[in-house]
Amino acid sequence: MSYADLRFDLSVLRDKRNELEKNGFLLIEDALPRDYCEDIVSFIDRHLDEAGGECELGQLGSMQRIYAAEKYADIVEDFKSKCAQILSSIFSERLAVKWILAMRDRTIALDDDAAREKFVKGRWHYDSWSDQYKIFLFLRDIGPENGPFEFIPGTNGRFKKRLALTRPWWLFNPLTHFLSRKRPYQSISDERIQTIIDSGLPTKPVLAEQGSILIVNPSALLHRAAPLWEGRRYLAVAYF
Ligand SMILES: O=C(O)CCC(=O)C(=O)O
Ligand SMILES: [Fe+2]
Repeated sequence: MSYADLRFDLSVLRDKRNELEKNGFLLIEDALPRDYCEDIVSFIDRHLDEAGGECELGQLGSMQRIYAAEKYADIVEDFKSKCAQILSSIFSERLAVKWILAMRDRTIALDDDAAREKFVKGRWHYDSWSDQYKIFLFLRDIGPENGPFEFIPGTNGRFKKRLALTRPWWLFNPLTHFLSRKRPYQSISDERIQTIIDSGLPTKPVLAEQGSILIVNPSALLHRAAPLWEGRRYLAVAYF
């Protein structure tokens, strides 16, 4: 079976390496055709609704995540190999994709203020301390209400190092450091994030059309999945 090609020339990416490393992200619009995305959406719905397939729940059950989705659908395997080509082209070395996460987010009923607060808060984080790229494929159009991927430009590089010096307790806890893999930087409170925003670093929700891809280093940039208020969100994410 052959699938649609990427709609851009991989060679142009080589010139984008500096931009990606400096900003921590690169958005490529219209990277894959709509049909290609719809095929993956169909797989996700089939897997979750009909086949009773495995998934992991997140954010109070609003997120359904299918890890290593390439095991279940050839088109996801195709996307996995495209992602390896994309990142390898940018960095001019062979980089392998670990797995593809295919996911579907839906609205959930929020009965009271406590439930609402639990749903909305506590989402901001850095993924890990060292660089770790991901590639997001937006399988449907994403607007402000669809739980967009949201990040704070400028929270990478020198900002992150300065934060480690001035507010190390936001990022590390010496008491648990060697006992647990969980780090404070993997969940930074909304109140702390607000002080960063107020210091002049606004957040950027990634609103994108179906078929766009986002190459991003979520270990370098503070980010979250914004709460989903309407409709659904479908995503495929390559982990390196
Ligand atoms: O689902 C999202 O938009 C963000 C998830 C996330 O935090 C990540 O992939 O690192
Ligand atoms: Fe993350």
